[in-house]
Amino acid sequence: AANGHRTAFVDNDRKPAGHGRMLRKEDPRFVRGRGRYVDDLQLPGMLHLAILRSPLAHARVLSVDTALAEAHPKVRLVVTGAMLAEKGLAWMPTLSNDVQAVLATDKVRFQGQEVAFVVAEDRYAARDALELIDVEYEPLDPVIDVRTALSPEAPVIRDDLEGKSDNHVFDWETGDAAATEEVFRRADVVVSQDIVYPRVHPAPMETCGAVADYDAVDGKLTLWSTTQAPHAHRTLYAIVAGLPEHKIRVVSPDIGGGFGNKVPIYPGYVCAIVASLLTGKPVKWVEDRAENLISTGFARDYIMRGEIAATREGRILAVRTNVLADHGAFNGVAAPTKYPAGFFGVFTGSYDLEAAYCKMTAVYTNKAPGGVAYACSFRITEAVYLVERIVDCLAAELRMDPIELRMRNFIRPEQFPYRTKTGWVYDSGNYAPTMELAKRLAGYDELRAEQARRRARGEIMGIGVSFYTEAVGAGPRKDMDILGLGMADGCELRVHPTGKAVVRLSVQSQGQGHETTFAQIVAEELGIPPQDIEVVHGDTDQTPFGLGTYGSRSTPVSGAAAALVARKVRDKARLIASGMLEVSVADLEWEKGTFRVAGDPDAFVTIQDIAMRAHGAGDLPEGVEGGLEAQICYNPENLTYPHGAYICVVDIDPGTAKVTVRRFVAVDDCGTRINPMIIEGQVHGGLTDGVGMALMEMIAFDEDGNCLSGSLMDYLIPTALEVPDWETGFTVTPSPHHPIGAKGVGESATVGSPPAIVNAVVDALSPFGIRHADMPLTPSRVWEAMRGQPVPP
Ligand code: PCD
Repeated sequence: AANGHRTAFVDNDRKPAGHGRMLRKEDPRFVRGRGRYVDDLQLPGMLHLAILRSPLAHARVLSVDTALAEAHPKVRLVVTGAMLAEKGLAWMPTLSNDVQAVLATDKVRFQGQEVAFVVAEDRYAARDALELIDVEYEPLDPVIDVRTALSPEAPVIRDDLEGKSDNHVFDWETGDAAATEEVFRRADVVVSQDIVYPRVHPAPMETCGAVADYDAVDGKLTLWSTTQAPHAHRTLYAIVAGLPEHKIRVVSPDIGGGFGNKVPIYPGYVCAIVASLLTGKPVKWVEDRAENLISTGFARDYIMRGEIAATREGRILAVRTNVLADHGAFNGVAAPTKYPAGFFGVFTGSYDLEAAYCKMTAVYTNKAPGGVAYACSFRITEAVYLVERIVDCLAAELRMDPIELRMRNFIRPEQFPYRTKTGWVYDSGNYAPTMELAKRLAGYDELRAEQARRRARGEIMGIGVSFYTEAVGAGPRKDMDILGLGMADGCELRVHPTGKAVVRLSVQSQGQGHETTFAQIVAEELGIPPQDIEVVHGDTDQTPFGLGTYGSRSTPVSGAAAALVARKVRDKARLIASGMLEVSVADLEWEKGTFRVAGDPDAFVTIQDIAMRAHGAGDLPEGVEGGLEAQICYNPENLTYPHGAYICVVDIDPGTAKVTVRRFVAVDDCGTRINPMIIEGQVHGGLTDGVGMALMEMIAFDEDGNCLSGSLMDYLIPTALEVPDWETGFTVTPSPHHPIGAKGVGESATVGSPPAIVNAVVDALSPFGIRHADMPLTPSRVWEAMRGQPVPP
C-alpha cells in the first residue's frame, strides 16, 4: 500500500457512501500548506506575549523588578505573580482538583515555571524585554528523586497548600490484597521485577499557543488555542475568570498534533487572556520548543514493581504491583475524577486471573507538572507495559515460548463481557485469532529458527511479543467526569434542502482525520455521500457541548453520537417518506439513501427528495415539523476494549549495542473499521511513537532539577529512518454496545508497541543472562547491560 508499507489484508470496500478506504477530506488543505494553525492568526493591532521562566527548580521568589522591562519602548505591559494575586488570578485549578500557579508568587517549584510575562508590539521585543526583568531568588533544596520525596527530611514543595507537611499527593489501591496474597502463597512460581516507565513527552510538532481577543464593547472573549477539549476549557475559563460562559468562545483551529499534550490548561493561555483583558487588544502567545518540552504536560514517570504468580504448567494466577508515581510540582494529571491513577486498573491485561492487586503512591517533586495521557487512555500505556513485561519475565522463568504462555491464559471469547479482578468490564474480545494472525504474518516459527542460526554465528537477534487490551471511550457519565463535567458528547446534524448535510461535533481533531471519518459515519447511516457532509468541530460557538478528544474517545463516544443522530434524522425522513409515497411507515424499506415501498420497485424516494420535501412547499404528515435535523447527547454505556497482538524483530550491533527494529508486525482489533486507511495511519504513527519510547526518548533531570531534555537534540524522537516498514493486519470484534460496533484505535499502537520492542531487546540479550532492562534502550544502556556479562556461547 502507500509509503511502501505492506498491508496484510486490504479492505476492498470502496463504497460510494459510508465506511471504507476514502482519502482524507482535510488533506487538500494540509498538503497545500493551507492549514490554519493558531500561529497563522494575524489580527489587527495584535500584541505578543512572552513568558519569563524560572531557571531554578526550587526557590523562594524574593523580588521581581520589572522597571527596566517596562521602560522598553515596545513593551505595553509587564505582569508578575504579585499583580495577578491582587486580581485573584495567580492560581488556577488543574484538571485533577489541585491548584497550579499561573505566575509564581511565593516560590518557584520546577525549572521552567512561569514567573512573569511581557506584552509587546512584536514577538522579538517581548522576548528581549524578558531579559530586562530582574528576579531575586533564594535557592531551596530541590526534590528530584521520587524515591526520597516522602522522607521526613525532604523539603515540602507544596507549602502553599494549607496544612501540607510532606510531598504526598495520594494513595490509591485496586483489587483484593488478601486474595492476591493467598494466591501468591500457594503458587508454584513467583516472578518479580522492578520496572521503570521513564518520564516522556508527547512532543507534538506544533507547540502550545493561544490568541486571546477580548472585546470590551460586547464583553466577549474569543480564545483561539491549541486545545483538545474546547468545551471543557471554556467552562474552566468561565469559572476561573468569572466571565459568563456565553461570553467566551474557544476556538481550536487546525492543530499540529496533540497526543495528550493539549488537554491541560496551561498558564500561558490564562496569561494571554489576562493580557487581552488588560490591554484591550488581541494578544498572541506561542511557546517555543524548549518551553514545550520543559514546562508542559509530561507522561508516565512510574516506578513499578511487578509480581506474577503461576503454576509450573504456565497457568497465570495473579498479578500484583506496587507503583511510585511522580506527579511533578502540581498535580496536573488529566483523568476522570474517580480515577486518580487513570485506568491503570487494567494492568491485569488480556488474561483470565484469579486475583490481582495494585497499590500506588503519588508524590510531588520539583519537576514540571503533568501526567497527561500521552497516547494512552489514562495510564493504560503503563499498565500494558507492566503486564506484558512481567508475563515475558515469567515465560523466561518457565522456559516457555512467550506466545504459547499468552495463548494459554487469554480470556476466552465465551467469557465476554468479562469482569476483571479490578472491576473493569471488557465489552468484547476474541484474542487467540488475533495472536495467531500476527504469528502467521511474522512467520514466527521460521523467525525462531533464524534466531538460532544467527546466535550460533554470534549475532544478536531478538523476537518480542506483546498483546494488549485497552479501555477507551470515557465514559459512562455516572462513573466519569473531569472536574464535575460528565463525559458524554453532544452531536447535531442538519440536512439542507438539497440533501447536503452538516454535522456538528464536540470532539476536536488534531490530525486524526475526523472531517473524513465522521462524514463517513453519517454517510453510512443516511446514504448521503461523505463529500456532501460537512464536519464542523473545534469552535464552542458552533458545536454542542462535549468533553473533547483524548483517550481515543472520539469514535467510541462522539462516533456513536454521530451514528445515532443520523438514525434520528432517518426516522424523521421515514415519516416524511411515508407521506410522499402515501403508504404507511411499516410498508417502507430502507436501503442506504432510499426508502422503497415493499414489493413495488418503482415507488421510492431518496434522502435528497425527502430533504427537499422537508423544507419545501406542500403538506407534511400529521405532527411532523418542517426541516430535517436532530440533536443528541450520547452517554456511553461502557468503555470499548480494543485489543491487538504485536511481534517485533530486532538486531543488536555487538560492537556498538545499537538496536535496529528490523521488522514489526501489528494486528489490531478496533471492532468495526470506519476508514481502514486512516486506521493504518494511526497505527503507523503509534508504532513510531513506541520505537521512540522504547529506544530513544526520556525527559531527564540532573540532581539540581535542571531538565536535560529541553531540545530535540537532547530529546530524541524517531523519524522514518529509525523505523521499519510496518506490517499491519487486523481482526474485527465489534463492540456490542456501540451503535456501529466501533472501538477506538488512535492510541492502540503507542500502548502496545513499547513492550514488544523491549521484549525483543531482552530476548536478544537473554544469552547474556539478562531478564530485564529499562527504557529507553539506548546504545549506552544496552552496552551497559551487555558489559560484564558472560559472553554467550
Ligand atoms: N477510526 C476508524 N475506525 C475505528 C476507530 C477509529 O476509522 N474503529 C478512526 C477515527 O474515526 C479517527 C481515528 O481513526 O479518525 C482515531 O479515532 P479514535 O481512536 O476514536 O481516536 P480520537 O479520539 O479520534 O483521537 C485521539 C487519539 C489520541 S488520544 C492520541 S493521544 C493520538 C491519536 O488520536 N493523537 C494524535 N492519534 C493522533 N493522530 C494524529 N495525527 N495526531 C494526534 O495528535 Mo491522547 O489521550 O490525547 O494522549
